[in-house]
Amino acid sequence: MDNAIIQMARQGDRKSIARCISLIENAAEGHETIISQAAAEQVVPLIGITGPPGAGKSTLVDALVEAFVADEKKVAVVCVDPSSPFNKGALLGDRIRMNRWYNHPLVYIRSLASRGSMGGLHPSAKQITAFLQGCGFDLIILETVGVGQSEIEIARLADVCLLVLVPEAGDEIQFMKAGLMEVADIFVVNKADRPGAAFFARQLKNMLHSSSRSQHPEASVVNTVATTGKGVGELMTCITSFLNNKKQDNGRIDPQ
Ligand SMILES: Nc1nc2c(ncn2[C@@H]2O[C@H](COP(=O)(O)OP(=O)(O)OP(=O)(O)O)[C@@H](O)[C@H]2O)c(=O)[nH]1
Ligand SMILES: [Mg+2]
Repeated sequence: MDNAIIQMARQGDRKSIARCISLIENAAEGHETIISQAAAEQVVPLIGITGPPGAGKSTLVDALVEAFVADEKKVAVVCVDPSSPFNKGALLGDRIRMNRWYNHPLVYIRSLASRGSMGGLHPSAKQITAFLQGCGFDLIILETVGVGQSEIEIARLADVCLLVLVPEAGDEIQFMKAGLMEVADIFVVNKADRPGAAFFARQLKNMLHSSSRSQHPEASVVNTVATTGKGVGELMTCITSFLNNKKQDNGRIDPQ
């Protein structure tokens, strides 16, 4: 492994970052060196975003990136999802919005093939996000579709975990996967332009209040319309205050 590439990646050179990620993703020769040198000099928060297919995760990521960039933050996005707009790009009309970030100096986007990891988190997602934490970004966003065990794994990995749901999920909430209520730090009711959003948000709050969420008693519920940006400001405030509280509790954010 050429150490110069790692050094360039750590200084934010995109081609070198891409090269290093590919080596990690393929567990190719030299990937251990990259991982062993991955440690970030500063604490870089990892924001996990999960939820059922089509809930609006990528649209929300796009809106969050916009808000962070407006704040002059450097953001890296890792997307583990075979049906993501990062992969499909221009094939789907309304999924091309993320493309506007591809050449933006403050934004780096990378999609990972899901590799049939039995519905769990991508096998190298942890190593790749840890590597990116050492490449000069202010924060890392990891989007993964909520299937199998992936929500639980993303919650374990991320410093703050967002579960994106839609109002229609209200009908099924009592059948929600065991443990799902426990994994999220922030519940996002996206597509709040559709009927039933306020009712669903209330239902969620009641459930959270009555469940034994001893680990995250402070979880919040935010309504958003990712396509217009409505509620994204409030979501940003929730994310920031959750991370700040966590920093105070731990002395530092545990990057895992
Ligand atoms: N009405 C409405 N549509 C939305 C909203 N957010 C996203 N959408 C639409 O929902 C569809 C799916 O959005 P995505 O952002 O691709 O959803 P996703 O959760 O990333 O989907 P997968 O990655 O395939 O699981 C797109 O057509 C979006 O335009 C919203 O707040 N309101
Ligand atoms: Mg997506």
